[in-house]
Amino acid sequence: MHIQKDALQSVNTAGLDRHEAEFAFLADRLTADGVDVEALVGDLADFQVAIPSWALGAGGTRFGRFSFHGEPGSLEQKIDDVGVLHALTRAAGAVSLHIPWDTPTDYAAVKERAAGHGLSFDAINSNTFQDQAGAARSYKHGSLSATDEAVRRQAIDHNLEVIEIGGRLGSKSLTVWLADGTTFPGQRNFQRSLTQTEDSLRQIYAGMPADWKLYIEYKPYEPNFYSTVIQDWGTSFMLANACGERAYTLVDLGHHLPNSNIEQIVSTLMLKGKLGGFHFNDSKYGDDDLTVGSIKPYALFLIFTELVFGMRNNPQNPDPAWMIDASHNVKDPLEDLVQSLEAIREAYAKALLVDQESLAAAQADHDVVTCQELLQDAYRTDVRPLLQCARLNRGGALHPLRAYRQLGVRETLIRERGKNTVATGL
Ligand code: PSV
Ligand code: MN
Repeated sequence: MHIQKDALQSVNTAGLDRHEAEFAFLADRLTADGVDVEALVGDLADFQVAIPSWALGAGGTRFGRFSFHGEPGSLEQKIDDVGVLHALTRAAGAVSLHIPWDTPTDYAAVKERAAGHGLSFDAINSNTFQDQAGAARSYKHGSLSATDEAVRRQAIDHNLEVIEIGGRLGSKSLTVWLADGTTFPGQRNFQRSLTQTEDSLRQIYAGMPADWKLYIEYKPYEPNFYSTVIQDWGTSFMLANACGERAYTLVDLGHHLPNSNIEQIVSTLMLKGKLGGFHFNDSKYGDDDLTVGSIKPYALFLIFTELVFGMRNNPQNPDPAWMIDASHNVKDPLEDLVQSLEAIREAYAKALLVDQESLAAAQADHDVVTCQELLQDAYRTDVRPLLQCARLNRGGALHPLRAYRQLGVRETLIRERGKNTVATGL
């Protein structure tokens, strides 16, 4: 399905006057404070976040999965769903595929379909955390860290094949997340696992085209509960350095132990030019994969403040690859993704409003109170009129959620696909 421009415009009409009044009020205030509002809106409109192909159906937990009607039953339909999201929000201009869940059959058709929605293919993901039907070897006891050479070979070859698939679609980066680890003390030798993993990653790195990047994701626990081979940013950073210049760390917001200072991790990685990828989600307890900004919006703002500082001051760090990595167990996945995209842009906008010059001066004066005031003044600004303006300028919806419902998107998808389709993914 495609969102028709005329239909979107007519939905946008209601509420336009109110938006204009709210935007003018905010723009006046910000301009008086010395903010270049036009540039700010331009930065917001340019900020694009990739949507993972596995997040468009209902997610599940270890205890069950409740399907959602009208789920995309093929890669083509998933691309159409991202197309809908992008048409409404103008913030989701790329898709991130997970192989083999979403291996294309007709490459030209898939590329054309994506291009028809204005979408490109961002980082591609390998999967050695599940056994695939018909696979010769099992990853039950590890993949890139496996002691069994044949298993390790299979895992390396899978990654090389994923690079090949991504290359045919125009991707320029590979994300590796390993479930490898142990559930009981003594199960494996830590040093041997790490050495094998480093060797495997170096082989994968050597198999990448010269203009590709490798993102190494870390996670402290789950599915293993005693140890994980790539457990934290330090281990990922060390492995990225061992691979080479085009290997980077990937930060997933849900992959930290409670109360970790993620903004400081982000800051350190950017200073060292090694923050390559970023997965957005939110959590209360662990890797909960909840809607971005639904639990800890202030923490997200603080993280964005460091990201903005890094984007402005660390030319040694490439533009990170942004992606949402959430799971939708009780909400319509598309509505949930709209909420996440809005939360991301909101945190970004607020971070852009932080008066960095005054902050540096207050820091130099050890004026702790003013430091806090400067951050919180930006955080407390209602930036929603700016987000609306950025969207409208690019032909998106004034209120994406409202438009989604008024245009009857889910109802159309159910009519087209039926009630019982099931999307691939977790
Ligand atoms: C693992 O928890 C992870 O964050 C990795 O990025 C996987 O690719 C993704 O989730 C699968 O949902
Ligand atoms: Mn992730």
